[in-house]
Amino acid sequence: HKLVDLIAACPKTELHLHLEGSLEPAMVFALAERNGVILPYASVAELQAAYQFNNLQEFLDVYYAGMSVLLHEADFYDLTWAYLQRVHQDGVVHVEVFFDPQAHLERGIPLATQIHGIRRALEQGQAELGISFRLILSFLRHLSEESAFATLAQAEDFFPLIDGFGLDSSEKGHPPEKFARVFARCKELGFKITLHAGEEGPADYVWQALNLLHTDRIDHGNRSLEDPQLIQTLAERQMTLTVCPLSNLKLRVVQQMEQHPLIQMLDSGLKVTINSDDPAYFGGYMMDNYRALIEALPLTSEQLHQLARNAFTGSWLSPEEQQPHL
Ligand code: ES4
Ligand code: ZN
Repeated sequence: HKLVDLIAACPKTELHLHLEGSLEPAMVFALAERNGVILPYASVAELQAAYQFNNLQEFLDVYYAGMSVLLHEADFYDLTWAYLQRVHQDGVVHVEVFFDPQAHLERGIPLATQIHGIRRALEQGQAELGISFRLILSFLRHLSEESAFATLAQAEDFFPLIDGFGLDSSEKGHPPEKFARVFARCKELGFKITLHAGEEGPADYVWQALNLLHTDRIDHGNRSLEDPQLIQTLAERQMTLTVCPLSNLKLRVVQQMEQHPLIQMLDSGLKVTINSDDPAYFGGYMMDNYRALIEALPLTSEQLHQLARNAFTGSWLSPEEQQPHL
């Protein structure tokens, strides 16, 4: 398809990517072997067969089980390096990636092990692949405010290695307001913040993310479309939404790609970007997401370029750093 070639050749940035969600089944097995971890799956095929989800929670259960093979600095390095090599092929030149430290701290993996492994790969990606990066520490919203504050305290030694903070995991019943004080502190410390909101949770959670937590980006935001006033506010503020089409399909946020509201979002003036979320679990990386959209929706070349440009202007690169990509 001509439009696929067009967007493939276009420099792209990814703003919504969970590193642990880029853990491919083959690497789960390789790391299990290397680390002597016993898996409840006999083969790669058996593991892949478990990748059928009816909702966010069913996915998260498999996602947290999968990352149990990540034990050593080298594991976090290998994970991150594999992701960077993969998206380099897709024409991705800048990434802003999440990691979930609490999921590893709970298993006894020190923050230093996690961050040093991830950063070593990110710096190698910058040097050898020309991929610039930001690293985002994401709090798990199903855990307590106290746990988030304790994690923030532990992260203090690594503040120079972190660019911002995020909020992910089970959304329903865990509104942004639960973490208002945590993110106020993050902002006070001078960090950017970005919050998952309106994926499964209601439009009200997006309002909270905006007005209570003063978020710098909204991750997903699909359910904003249920509230015309919210659409208008997001459009007026040119708030970046990091939309994840294959994720939306796999987690049944949309029933078919043909029904994805991406074009409606663009037509409403929303600043939308395309991202892969958890590519190892949801069926593909950056270009797989664009390809699926192009096949299902009547997108124009102008809209595709707009999507790619939105990700750069919505990124945490300085205007000077964004300039060469625009
Ligand atoms: C996630 Cl798709 C999604 N939603 C919420 N939290 C997550 N963590 C990893 N992927
Ligand atoms: Zn996500």
